[in-house]
Amino acid sequence: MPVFIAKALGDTLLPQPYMAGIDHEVMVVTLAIDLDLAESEDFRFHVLAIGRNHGHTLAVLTNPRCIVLLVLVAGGAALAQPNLEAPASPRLGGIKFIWIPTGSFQMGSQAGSAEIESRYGGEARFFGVEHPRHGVRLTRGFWLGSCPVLNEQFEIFVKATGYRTEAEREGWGLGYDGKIGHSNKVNGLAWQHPGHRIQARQPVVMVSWNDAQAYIRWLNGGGEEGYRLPTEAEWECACRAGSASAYSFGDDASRLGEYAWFAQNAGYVTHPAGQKKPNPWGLYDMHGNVWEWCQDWMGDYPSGSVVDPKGPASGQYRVLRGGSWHSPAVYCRSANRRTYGPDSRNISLGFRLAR
Ligand SMILES: [Ca+2]
Repeated sequence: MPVFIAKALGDTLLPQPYMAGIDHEVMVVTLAIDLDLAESEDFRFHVLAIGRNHGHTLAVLTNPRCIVLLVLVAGGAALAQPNLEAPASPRLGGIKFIWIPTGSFQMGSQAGSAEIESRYGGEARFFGVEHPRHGVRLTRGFWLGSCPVLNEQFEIFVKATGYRTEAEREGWGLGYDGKIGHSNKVNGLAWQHPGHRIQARQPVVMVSWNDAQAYIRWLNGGGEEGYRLPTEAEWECACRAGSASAYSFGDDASRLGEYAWFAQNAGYVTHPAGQKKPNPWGLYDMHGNVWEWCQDWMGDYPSGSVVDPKGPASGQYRVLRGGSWHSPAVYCRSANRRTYGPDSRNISLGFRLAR
C-alpha cells in the first residue's frame, strides 16, 4: 500500500473537521494535485489518528488505495477536537463544550435575498441583513456548549442565588398564540412556566439577554472565568462547521427535520436538547429548538474581510441566531439573523454558553 505525504495549503481546503475514527471525504482537488490521484475516483478516507505539533495539525488517513499523512500548515481551522478537556465546574450542571478552533469562513448568505425567498420562503426584504457575505477570521479558538443551556442547568443558578428573571420581576413574558405568533404579553409567564410544561432537559426559554448575562456573571464567580455568550461570528462559524450552504448539512430544507425542531415537526413547543443529529462539529440544536442570544449588538455587515468581529459598540437590539421550534425552515438557516431588545423574553428565546 503506497504512502503519501500531503501538505494542505490552507485551512479553507478542507470541507469539514477531521476527527479520529470517522470517515471523511477529502477534497478532491487538493489531493489530486498533491498526490497525483487524478485518475482515482475513491477519495474517501478513514482518519486513523490526528494530533498537533508546533501549531501544525497532522492527520493519518487511509483508504483502500493508500495511506496519507496530511499536514495542515495553517493551524488547523478544520480540526475539531472532541470535548475531552471540557471545563467541569459543578455550577455548569454537566454542560459539555466542544472546542471550536481558529480559522476563517465566509459569514453571511451565499444565496441572494430573492433566491432565499424563492427557495425557502419568507420575504426577501428581511434577508438583506445577511449580506454582504464577507470573510471572517477568528484568531482564537473557543469552547461552545454542545447544547443550549437547559432548564435543569439554569435552575442551579436560580437556586444558588435566588435570581429573579426580568419576566418574573416585571410579571409578564411574551407568550405564544397560534394566530399572532409570540407577540402577546401574558402575565405570569417565566422560565419555570413559559406556557408549556417544562422538562429538565429542554432549553431554558423566557430568559432575556440581560438574564443570560446575570447567569454568566455567576458562573464566572465560581472560581473559573471566561464564560460568555458567543459573538455572532463565532456562532455562525460553529453552526456552519465548515459548510457554506444554507444549513450545516447542505441546502436541502427537506432534511432539516433530521437536525432540528422547527415549525414543521416541533408541535409548537421546545424539545429536550440533543435528540436530533448534531452538526459535523458535534453541536446539537444549532438549527431550531430555541433562538440563541449572541453577545453582539445588531449591525450591518462590513463590505470587506474582518478579524474577530464583535459587532457595533452600541445599539438597540441584540442578535439571536438559529431559529426555534416556532420557525419555518427559512429562519433556521446558518446565516439568518434576528434581533430583540436585551430585555426581551419569550417562549422561543434561549442561549448557549461560550468560553
Ligand atoms: Ca438553536
